Amino acid sequence: MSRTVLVLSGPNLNLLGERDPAMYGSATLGEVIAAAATRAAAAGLTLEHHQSNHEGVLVDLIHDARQRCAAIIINPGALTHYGWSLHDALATFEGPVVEVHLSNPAAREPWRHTSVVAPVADGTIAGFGQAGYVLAVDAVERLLEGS
Ligand code: CA2
Repeated sequence: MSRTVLVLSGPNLNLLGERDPAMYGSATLGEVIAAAATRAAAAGLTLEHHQSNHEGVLVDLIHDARQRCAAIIINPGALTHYGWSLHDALATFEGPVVEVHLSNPAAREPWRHTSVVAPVADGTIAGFGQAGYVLAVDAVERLLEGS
């Protein structure tokens, strides 16, 4: 059975660490993923990370993960709130899906309060900054143990 976990980062997350540290922290995306990868390795999991600013690229990556990856961790960025093609693609993935956000969208503008990904995720971790990615790995580990 695969022990590879696909981690997807949506639009603008490549800017982490460069702007808006009050909202998203000062770590770069590479640093966030490296910390999660360290936790994953301790659990015998390998992280495969991709970031894209394009919805269709993320859809293709989800398709490619089918029958290949054990789980998906996704921060869809602003696509969280309107990216229905991500919803549909994730619905075809057979393994656990964990949605993660650095900030807590529920405590922000009303348009961020809806996630179109949440209905096809096993769970959502939001508002814990960089630590949320490590928590997401822990969640995946538990979900895989139970499957
Ligand atoms: O809190 C999160 O992780 C979000 O997914 C981040 C998205 C936002 O649209 C969601 O509502 C919540 C925005 C990602 C943009 O990241 C930036 C990082 C640094 C500077 C500017 C944007």
